[in-house]
This record gives sequence, structure tokens and C-alpha cells, in this order.
Amino acid sequence: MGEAADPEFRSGFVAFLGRPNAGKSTLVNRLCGRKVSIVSDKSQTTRRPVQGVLNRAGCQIVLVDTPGVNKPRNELGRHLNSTAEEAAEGVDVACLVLDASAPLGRGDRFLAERLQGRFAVVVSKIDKVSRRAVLGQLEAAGDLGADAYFPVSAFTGDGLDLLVDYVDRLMPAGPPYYPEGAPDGLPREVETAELVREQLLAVMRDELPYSILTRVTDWRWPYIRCEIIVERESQRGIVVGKRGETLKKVGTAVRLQMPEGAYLDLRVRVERDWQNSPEALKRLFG
Ligand SMILES: Nc1nc2c(ncn2[C@@H]2O[C@H](COP(=O)(O)OP(=O)(O)OP(=O)(O)O)[C@@H](O)[C@H]2O)c(=O)[nH]1
Ligand SMILES: [Mg+2]
Repeated sequence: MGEAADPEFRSGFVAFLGRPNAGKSTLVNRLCGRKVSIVSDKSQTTRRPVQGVLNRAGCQIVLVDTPGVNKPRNELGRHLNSTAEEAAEGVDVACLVLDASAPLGRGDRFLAERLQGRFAVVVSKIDKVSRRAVLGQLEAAGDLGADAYFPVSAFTGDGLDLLVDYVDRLMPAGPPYYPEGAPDGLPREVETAELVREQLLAVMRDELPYSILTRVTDWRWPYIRCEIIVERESQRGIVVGKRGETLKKVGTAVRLQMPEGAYLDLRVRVERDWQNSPEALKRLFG
């Protein structure tokens, strides 16, 4: 990696934006080579911006994952939209991620219009569809006004080298934002709460995924208490599961991704309609 004093060194930010479920987090994880952001097949998985670092010869690229942008259904939706917008402010290049397996919609056009300045279209999940469908999606996106178009798959890695080379060339001169050894990703408390939510998302159906919020309220290694907040009393039982089985499974899966020895105390708490309360959002996301 370049020394801070290296006048040739370049560094900058690239933000990944798009509708919920487009594959932004999977892409960021793959590009930086580690899991910085949780992933699920439900939308609204990402709720805060996450940065992952990609170090290359003479260049550091900071990848910024953002919450999916959607027509807001409630305060949480509005909060996620403005979070994504803020995270994209001042970046050196933005990537609008379009799912190759979903038709281009008004949400995508809305986002493209908001992305003034330099942006690239990234057509994701090309492993899921035919070549013809990929070409169709590129054509459909042809009038969005992007500077470049990249069909990619975060699963197979197809197309990622070209995307990274493109972003690399756009990074301005400057020292690394993350000097060697500086941690990227989320603070450990937030990361752990996210891992808990990821496991819950994997097993929950219908509206429940949106009702769940997790946060670590006590960290005294190896003791970690994580609160699982739901919106209604009736949701508590679903999260806990028969004889606590769901919670147990979640805890086990999370511990496997943590340093050895963690004692994870998962507590379920009801906070009525937190998704619709600006006060609760401020307090819980603070
Ligand atoms: N086949 C295939 N599936 C993918 C690919 N990338 C992501 N997915 C799947 O798409 C779903 C959504 O992925 P995420 O990375 O969580 O999407 P996101 O855009 O971050 O979603 P939000 O955070 O909700 O906005 C998951 O089920 C992923 O496994 C890909 O390259 N190929
Ligand atoms: Mg995401």
C-alpha cells in the first residue's frame, strides 16, 4: 500500500445505490473481499451506510453500500431514502445498481435523475438470466444518461474487473482514507446487531422482517446483550420460536461468525409501531 506521503497515490469513494434487493450489499462484499454488510432476499436489508475498503496498487477505493431507495411506506422508508441520499453526497463516482432479473422501473429512473454528475449503471445478477435478457436490460437503461454500463455478477465475479478498473481510473490523487490496519465496516456492536438481524431475516416471512430492529445494549466481552425489537406483542412468539428454538438457532449462527467465546444474550422487546415514530427512529438509529 502507498505511503501517506506518496504524491502518486490516489484514493476516493464509490457509492452503490439502487432499489431494495438489487444486490448492492452482495456486490460491495464481493468487491472488498469480506462481509462488511448483511444480505438477505428480503428488501430493506441494509439500513445504514457501510464502508468497505479495496486496496489496489497505488490506489485505495472506499466502497459505500447504501440502503435501497423506494417509495416510502412509513417513517423508516423515509429515513432509509435520506440515508442513501446523504451517503452518496460527495462521492467520486456513483453506481446505480439494476437487477438484471427485474424490469426497469420508475424507481430506477427517479434515482438516475437524482444522480447528477458522474455515474455508472451496474446491471447485477447476470448469472440469473439469459444473455438476451442482459442485453435487454442494458438497452432499457440506455437512456438513463450514465457514463458507462457494466453487466456483472457478484456470485460468479463476471464483469467485476472491468468495473473496478473503471472506478480506479476515476479516483483522485490523495492519501488513503483508511491507513493500513484501520478497520472498515461497522463498529463491532452495530455489526453484531446486524448479524443477528441477518439471521432473523433468513427465517422470517411476510411483514415481520420489516418490523424487526436489533441493537446491542451491553458489550462486556464475552458477554453481549442484543435486543430484538418488534412492533407487536404477537410478533414476540414468532421471533422466539417453539421452546425458544428460533432464537437459539439465530444465536448459534451469529456466534459462528464472531471471535470465539462470545456469549450472546438475545432479548426480545416490543416497541409499538417504531417504524412510524420519528422519535423512536432517532433514538434507535442514533
Ligand atoms: N443470482 C444472484 N443473486 C444475487 C446476486 N447478488 C445478490 N443476489 C441476491 O439478491 C438478494 C438481495 O441481495 P442484497 O445484496 O441483500 O441486495 P441489496 O441491494 O443490498 O438490498 P437492500 O439492502 O434491501 O437494499 C439476495 O438474495 C442475494 O443473494 C448475484 O450476483 N446473482
Ligand atoms: Mg443491502
